[in-house]
Amino acid sequence: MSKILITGASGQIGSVLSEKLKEKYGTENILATDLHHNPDYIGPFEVLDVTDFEALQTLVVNKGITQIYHLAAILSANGEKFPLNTWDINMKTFFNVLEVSRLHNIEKVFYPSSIAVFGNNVERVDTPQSSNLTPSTVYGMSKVAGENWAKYYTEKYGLDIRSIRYPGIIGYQSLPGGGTTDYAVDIFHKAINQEEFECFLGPDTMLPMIYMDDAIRATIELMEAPKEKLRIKTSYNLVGMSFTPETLASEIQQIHPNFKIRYQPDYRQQIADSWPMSIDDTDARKDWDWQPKYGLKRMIQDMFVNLNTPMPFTP
Ligand code: NAD
Ligand code: AKB
Repeated sequence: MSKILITGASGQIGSVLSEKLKEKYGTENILATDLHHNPDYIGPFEVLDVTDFEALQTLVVNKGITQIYHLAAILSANGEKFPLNTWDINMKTFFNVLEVSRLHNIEKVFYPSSIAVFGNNVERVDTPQSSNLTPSTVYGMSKVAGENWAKYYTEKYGLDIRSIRYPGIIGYQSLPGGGTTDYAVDIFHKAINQEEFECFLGPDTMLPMIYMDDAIRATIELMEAPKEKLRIKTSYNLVGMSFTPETLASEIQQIHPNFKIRYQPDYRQQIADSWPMSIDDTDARKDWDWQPKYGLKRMIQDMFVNLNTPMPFTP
């Protein structure tokens, strides 16, 4: 029986992934952890700062952990405010996960990478898996380094580490935690509250995104795929959809005709401009049969249905 520890479990992805993993493996077999206690969480939860090696090791040993999903990190936009701190946290937490996994024979580790690994020297349309990685943010630099360390531990110690370069994730279940793609979640909350939305990216900024349901399904499908089929030892490119703030806003206006957006690009514009506009995920499709289910229109409908807003048309 798998016993799974999740780091950063209270975050945008962790709070949704932990529910899915509880359904799949049973609540008692999932140990959610984060920096602070989460009073809303149902099931085993421990406060854990993953920069603390001893604390992580103690939990892994005492709870008989067999798999780790390592989600704890500082994201792109927040990361630029304190670059050295971001590097320290993102790298130290992953080193601790790698070392504890090596020492205690953890069967599988999940490591989330990001489209932030790409810099503006690559083809920005259908960015290939094998592009050169010269990121512009400290967050992206930490993800590139993390990918390479994952490959190193796989090759040197035989650790089974699986990884996805997530696009920006959009979901109704949780709020994002300081990234450049956050606008694409925030915009829905403004629309249902009938407030004007000030977008920190310009109207034409095309970025790769994915719906939360697809992102969680991709994660679990990758973790369950036969190991021998997985040729990419760093991290898989993954496609959901791509759109600009202007396109998203005009789709939202089909449902909320009074919705208003204005554009006030800030420092996050430069980050977004260094990222791909769309991604080529041929390897994920080949190796573990990845197929997204949500495009832009279906994602928007599902967001509004779940955010409890009346739908003025039949989906
Ligand atoms: P988030 O910011 O919402 O959550 C991260 C969680 O990590 C937070 O709850 C925070 O308290 C916790 N954390 C931070 N430092 C910690 C530490 N030292 N010890 C323990 N916990 C700590 O992030 P998210 O959006 O849920 O992202 C999860 C992972 O997925 C991250 O590694 C992120 O880089 C990656 N990712 C996310 C997206 C996205 O769009 N959400 C896209 C690409 C990659
Ligand atoms: C961010 O914007 O930092 C994240 C990501 C794409 O990694 N959403």
